[in-house]
This record gives sequence, structure tokens and C-alpha cells, in this order.
Amino acid sequence: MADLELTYFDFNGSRGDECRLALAIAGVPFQDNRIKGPDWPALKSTMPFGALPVLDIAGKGRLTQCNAILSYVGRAYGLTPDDAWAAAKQDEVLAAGEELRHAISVTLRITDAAEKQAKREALAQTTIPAWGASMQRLLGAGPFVAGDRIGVGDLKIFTLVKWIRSGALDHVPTTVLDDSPKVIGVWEAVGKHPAVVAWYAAH
Ligand SMILES: N[C@@H](CCC(=O)N[C@@H](CS)C(=O)NCC(=O)O)C(=O)O
Repeated sequence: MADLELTYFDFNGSRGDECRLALAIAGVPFQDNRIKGPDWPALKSTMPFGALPVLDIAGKGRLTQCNAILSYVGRAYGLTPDDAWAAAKQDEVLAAGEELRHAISVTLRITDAAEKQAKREALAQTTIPAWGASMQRLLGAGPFVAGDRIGVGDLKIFTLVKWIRSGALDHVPTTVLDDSPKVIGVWEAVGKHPAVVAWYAAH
């Protein structure tokens, strides 16, 4: 077993991808286990919370919950500031990011087209821009949450903005966060980070 094994689904996005990016930016070698959809039902019951991502750490054990994984990687490998206040500001972004992700994710399971459209329009008109405005108020001069040093909070913002701007969410305009330019700025800065460019070139 590798010292670190990150297990997630076989696509470049969401909760597992931000953990992969953290490890890649930190320059830590890890086994990148990518689970194909058909293999998931048999694996699900073997996961502590029946969900991914999970990080297996040699000599320690198995860690679940994307924010806990990001916090661990950040603290162990230099992507969370040493200062307690600055570290808590990263945690704040992680938690706020999961709130938005949850609000969007529940609409993925709606099967009634009219209901889905109504819920997505509410996200587009209220939930997402309000989240963007709140996040914008948290951010300073940038380009990253902590200034000129990338941290795990930036990866949370990056994967969320990437998802929203991908056009994958019907009834949610890709421009929905454009009134929050500092949030968009974090997405742009992470996307240009050399380690992120190199990671996506290889995956
Ligand atoms: N609270 C968990 C949520 C994990 C989660 O819901 N993961 C999704 C993928 S992003 C999953 O495993 N879905 C498959 C399933 O629940 O069967 C976290 O933050 O990691």
C-alpha cells in the first residue's frame, strides 16, 4: 500500500478532486484510486459513511469527509497557514463551500422536470449569488483566500466555481457568480497554478 491512497470516483471534479489537487499542489505522492460507476455498489458498504472520498494514511488509518481530508492535507503538507486565525479562515471557506455544494447536489436527484427547473431557478436567482456575495466579503486582496499563498480553501472555491461555470447545471447560467469577481478570481488563480495545470495535463 502507498503511504497515501485517495479513493474517489473516476472524474475530475467535486469532493474528491479538490483532495487530489491538494495532494498534487503539496507535491505529495499518492495512489489515485478512481472508482468506476459499475464498481461502486459493491464498494459502498465497505466505506465508513458509504460515500467517497476517503483517504487511507499508512500508520494512521482511514479518513472520510472531504473537509477533514483537506484539513489534514493542508496541515500536514503546508496548504493551511500555521496561524490559528488564518487556518480557521480556511476552514470557514471549506464549510461554506460544502453548504453550497449540498444545496446544489440535492437538485441532482430531482426526477420531476418542472420541480427541478423551479429548484434550479431558485438556486440561480437566490442561493448561488447570495453565497457568492458572502464569499466575496470574506476574501481580501487575493488572488487566494490567504493572499498570495494557495490554500485548501481555494480548492473548495475552485471546484465549486468550475462546476457552476461548466454548464452542467441546467437552468443555472454559467455567469451566475459574475457579480462576485473575487470569487471568480480565486477560480482563475487556482486554474493557472502550475501544479494544477500540470495535474490536469496528466489526468
Ligand atoms: N459529507 C461527505 C459527503 C460525501 C459524498 O456524498 N460523496 C458523494 C460523491 S461527491 C458520494 O459518495 N456519492 C455516492 C453515494 O452516496 O452512493 C463529504 O464531505 O465527503
